[in-house]
Amino acid sequence: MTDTNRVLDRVLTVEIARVTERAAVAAAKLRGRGDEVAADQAAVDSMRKELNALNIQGTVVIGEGERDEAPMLFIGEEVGTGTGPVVDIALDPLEGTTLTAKAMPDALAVIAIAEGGTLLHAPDVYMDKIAIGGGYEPGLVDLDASPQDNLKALAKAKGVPVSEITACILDRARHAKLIEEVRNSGAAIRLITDGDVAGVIHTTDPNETGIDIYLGIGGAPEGVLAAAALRCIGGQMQARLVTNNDEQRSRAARMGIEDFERKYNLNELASGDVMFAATGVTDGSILAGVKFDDKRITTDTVVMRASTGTVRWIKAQHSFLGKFD
Ligand code: VTB
Repeated sequence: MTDTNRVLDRVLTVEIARVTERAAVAAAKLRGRGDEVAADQAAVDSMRKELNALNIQGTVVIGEGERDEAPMLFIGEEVGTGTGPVVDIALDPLEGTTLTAKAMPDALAVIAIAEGGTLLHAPDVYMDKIAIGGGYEPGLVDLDASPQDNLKALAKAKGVPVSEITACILDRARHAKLIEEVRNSGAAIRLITDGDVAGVIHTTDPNETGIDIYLGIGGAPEGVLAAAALRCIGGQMQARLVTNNDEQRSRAARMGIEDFERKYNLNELASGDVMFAATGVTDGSILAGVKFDDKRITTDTVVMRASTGTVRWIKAQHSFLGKFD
């Protein structure tokens, strides 16, 4: 790691909260309206506006997609005022577009700001992931071990029977075998319809969330964002890209990936100093959703930084409703 205080200014740890707050408020106005695209667009527009007010020389490395498919916050887009530290940005202005459109739990506005060159430039393909919270011996679970072995090892380390372990898994047909294996091992499963950034982060506070381990295949960009959070808050994670055809492999190759089978550990997904922020859009297990009343808007945000391990929970009351339009 370089001299991190020179690269990531600590003022950014407060400034970064505004970026996700603003995106979350914009998306929250469209909660439950059945329109994923409009909610996502609102979050993107607002996040971009606030990001461009930050004193950074930022490059989006994980964004809304490649330039030809994303008009804004595309991979390679330069953001910030153009003065200040040179940083890489990973973002998902609305992680959980469907959750928002249906007003379901755990939709988040998410961003990570990192020292240049330290985040895996994940292509928009799938990624197989395993994650647990902090406090366990390194290598306790492994992406290549069976679910049974991982659950048994985790239960033993936690000092509980496997039946008291809960795994979080995306509810997808591709996970039928995984779900069966986890159930056969005796563990419980929290199935989620979307939102595996939150799913991974939930493992860091099992007492609050009821989730001990995240397993299964979700988006690769979401994997890097989740890894950035775990680097800050503590936890273990391993991941491997899942590329199913030549189009996906060439997508990965364009992002500089040479070994499509490589297993990444947490530090290879996000290696340097990184700040992570998430604001709740809908109510969730760790963050409340945006609340509106006639005088103010209330947001719930977590901001973390890897090099210091500081985790800030920021409940903000925004008095001027017009400010977010
Ligand atoms: C997950 C989840 C996202 O995509 O990464 C998932 O975290 C993976 O893709 O919220 P599929 O939906 O194709 O399974 C989302 O659900 C949407 O980006």
